[in-house]
Amino acid sequence: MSEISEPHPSQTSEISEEPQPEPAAAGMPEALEKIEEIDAETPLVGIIMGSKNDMEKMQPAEKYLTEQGILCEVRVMSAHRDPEMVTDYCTNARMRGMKVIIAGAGMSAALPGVAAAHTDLPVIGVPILGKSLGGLDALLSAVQMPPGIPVACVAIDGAKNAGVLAARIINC
Ligand code: RP5
Repeated sequence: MSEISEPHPSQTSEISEEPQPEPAAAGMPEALEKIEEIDAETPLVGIIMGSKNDMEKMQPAEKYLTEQGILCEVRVMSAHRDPEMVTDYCTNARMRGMKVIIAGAGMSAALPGVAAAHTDLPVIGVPILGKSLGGLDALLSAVQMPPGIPVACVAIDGAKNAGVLAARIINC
């Protein structure tokens, strides 16, 4: 005796005659508008520094980029005092749409190297003249990176050149 099995619930839905929009596609125009809004405000260069006391030395980078119409953002975060903040910032930089990170620090100046360890974006290091050793401490810390984790290092207190280099990278 053969039994007629009941249709599975998934087979009983009625076929609509009207074509229904795909749920994902229905919200697309709004989503695209939002992405365009975000893109317009995305900084292309992140300028980070180890201390608010580095701000004056780093300002020429921001000034140059702003004059070139390149949006940048400036943040203070120390590789030693705020290591998690540096990790998060640099890890997310590419996803946020950034193209270059400029990192300035004095003394042991770990910030450029730590930034480079957490992103594959180009990192430009700016060694900042401290109170001793004529800035050689920061220069060597920034420039002496191990193979595979590069920092493009400019001169001691050379923030303007960091801005110029970042603009050239973005425009090439
Ligand atoms: C570095 O130590 C900073 O980049 C700064 O140049 C130097 C001294 O920092 P402050 O004690 O002035 O905050 O990490």
